[in-house]
Amino acid sequence: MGIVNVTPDSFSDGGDFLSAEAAIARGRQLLAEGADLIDVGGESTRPGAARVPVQEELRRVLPVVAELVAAGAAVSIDTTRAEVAKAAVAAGADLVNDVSGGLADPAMLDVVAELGVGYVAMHWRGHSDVMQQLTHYDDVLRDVAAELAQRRDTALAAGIAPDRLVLDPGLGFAKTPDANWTLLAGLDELAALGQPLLIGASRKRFLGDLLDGREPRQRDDASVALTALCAERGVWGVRTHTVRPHADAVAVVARLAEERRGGVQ
Ligand code: PMM
Repeated sequence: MGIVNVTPDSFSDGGDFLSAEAAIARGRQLLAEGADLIDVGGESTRPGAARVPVQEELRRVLPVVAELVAAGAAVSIDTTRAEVAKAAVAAGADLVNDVSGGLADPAMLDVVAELGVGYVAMHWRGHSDVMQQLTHYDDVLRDVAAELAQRRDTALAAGIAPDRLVLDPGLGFAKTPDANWTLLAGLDELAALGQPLLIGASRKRFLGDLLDGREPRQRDDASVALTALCAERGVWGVRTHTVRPHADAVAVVARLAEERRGGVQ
């Protein structure tokens, strides 16, 4: 899943693709690099970010979704708002990527069920202005799995089809740096929730912390390493700022898996 942030303030690429033209060009590039999905978002979720008015979010994302769909992309809309999800699906999006897992907008789950599209429910505890105060867990892996299980059950009860529901532990969202590593080490436990998993680790700050404060764009190699490890664990998707190196890593893992299935003669 290649990221197109149509925002002035996303942490790693804020402002780079704010105009529709630049965002569309980026999406086309990621598609050419082998993205299976292009994730278009118009509201930054960086820690501390303020909310964007809904009209502004719609203005940012709709032309980009429509153009990328016309270019042949499968598009997901990164939004917590039912109104934006609905408009983006009308413009051709196939999947709603909701970082709040249905908690930010009470209409979201019903709207997605009604639209019949795919849904990513991410683990979330509060909007960007407060999430850094919500990082306490008794046992981060157990607690995130339990909270995700609740989101799964609520989404299914709203009528979202089980084969269209993806779960995401929400790395960096109400998580300490160490919590992100605990969750990555516990992917099998999250997979036991019975739904496909999406992981968004690309360029995130916990990688910068690991790499002596490296800037977001200098975290791509570490991001690709995580993609390979996620692919080994059978995750459904990774949400990334570049695509080609990640697609290459997935191809390597897939080839090795094929070889293992064939066994050594
Ligand atoms: N991370 C960001 C935004 N949207 N969606 C999902 N499903 N999972 C994530 O981890 C996630 C997301 C923040 O990263 P960005 O500012 O680089 O887009």
